[in-house]
Amino acid sequence: MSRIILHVDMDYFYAAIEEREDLSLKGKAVVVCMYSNRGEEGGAVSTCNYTARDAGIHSAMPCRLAKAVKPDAVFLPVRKQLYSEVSERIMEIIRSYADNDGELFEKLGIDEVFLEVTATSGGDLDKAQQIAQSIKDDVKELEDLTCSVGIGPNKIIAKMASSRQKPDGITVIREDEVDGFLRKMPVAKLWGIGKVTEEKLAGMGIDIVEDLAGRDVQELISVFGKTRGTWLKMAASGIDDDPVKEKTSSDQIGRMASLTHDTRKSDLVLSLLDELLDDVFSKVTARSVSFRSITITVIYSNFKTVTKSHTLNHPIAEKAVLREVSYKIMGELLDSSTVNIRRIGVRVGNLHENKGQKTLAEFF
Ligand code: DCP
Ligand code: MG
Ligand code: MG
Repeated sequence: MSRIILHVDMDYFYAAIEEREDLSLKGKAVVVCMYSNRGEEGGAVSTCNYTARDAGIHSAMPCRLAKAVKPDAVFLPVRKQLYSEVSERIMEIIRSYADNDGELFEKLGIDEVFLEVTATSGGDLDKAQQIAQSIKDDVKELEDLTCSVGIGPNKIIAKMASSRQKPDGITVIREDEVDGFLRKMPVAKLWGIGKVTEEKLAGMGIDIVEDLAGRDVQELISVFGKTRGTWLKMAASGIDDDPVKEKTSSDQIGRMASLTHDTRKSDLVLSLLDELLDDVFSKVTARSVSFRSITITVIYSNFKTVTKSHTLNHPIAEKAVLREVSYKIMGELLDSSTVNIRRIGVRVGNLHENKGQKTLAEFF
C-alpha cells in the first residue's frame, strides 16, 4: 500500500498570532518585523497577514520599504517566545493524529510538520482528508488559528501541495495526479532545489520539472554527484521514499496510546500509564541512556491537548523515578480538569549515553 503523508503549515503564522492576541488588528494590514541592532529602520519583514500581502509586502522585505508601500499597516516586533509556545501546543495537537502512536511525525519548522496517516486512514484518501479537516478544526478551536494541509504519497508532494490553497485549504494530490502536478512546474519550485541548483540546471537547459525528469540519471550524476544526481532524477519523477521521522527522535523516547474508552478514572488512566512506562523504560535500557526530562501528554475527549514536563537536576535511568514523576504529573492533570481523557503519552528526553557507569537498573 502506498503511503499517505500530510504536510500541515500554519497560515501567516506570526502575524496570525498577533491578530488573535489583539482583536483591534482585525481587518488591518499587520506586518511582523525583525528589527536589527540598527533599530526600527534596519529590520526585515518576518511575515505579514494576507491584507498586507495584497499590498505587495512579503517576508524578508526591508521594513522601511514595507512602510513606504503601506504606511497605514500596523508594524509589530517579533515575539519569538510567544510563537514558540503556541507552536509547541499546536504540534502536540497534530501529533495525536500521526500513525504509530504519534511517532510518524516530523516537525519541519516552527509552523509546519509532516505526519503519516497511512494506517489511521486505512490507505483511504477520503479518510485522510477527514483527518486533515479534524486537525484544522482542532487547531481553530483550541488556538483560534488556521492552517493549510497538503496530502500526498510522499513528503515532497505533500509539502508542495500544502501551499496550493492558502490560507485555510486542503489540497489532495493522488498518486496518479503526481505527474500532472509536477510536469510544468519551474524546477525552482521543487522542494529541495535552491538557487545554486536552479542556476546549474538552467545552464544545462533544464527549466521545468519534466525537463529534469527526462534527463539521463548518469548525466545528472556527472554534474551533481551520485547522491544529489539520483535525488534530482527521483524527485522530478515524483518519487521520494524518505520516511517521516522526527529529527529530534534520537534525543527522545516516547509512547502514546488510547484508553479503551474515554475516562478520567485514575486507576484506568494509571494502568495504561504503567504499560507506557514499561515500554519507554525498556527502550531506555536497550539504548543504554539516561534522561533528564519527563513529559506527560493528555488528550481529552474534546481533543484539547495538555503537556506537562519535569526536568531532573541530573540525568538518571531509574524506573522508580520515572514512575514517581509521571504519576505526580498525571495526578495534577487529572485534578485540573473534569473532562474525560482519550489518549495519554509519556516521553523522556534530554538523553545522555551511559558511558561506563552502570545504571541502578542493571543490578536488579
Ligand atoms: N519567517 C521569518 N522569516 C522569513 C520567513 C518566515 O521569520 N523569511 C517566520 C515567520 C512566519 C513563520 O516563519 O510566520 C512561518 O513561515 P512560513 O513560510 O510558513 O510563512 P507564514 O506562515 O507567515 O505564511 P504562509 O501563510 O504563507 O505559510
Ligand atoms: Mg506558514
Ligand atoms: Mg512554514
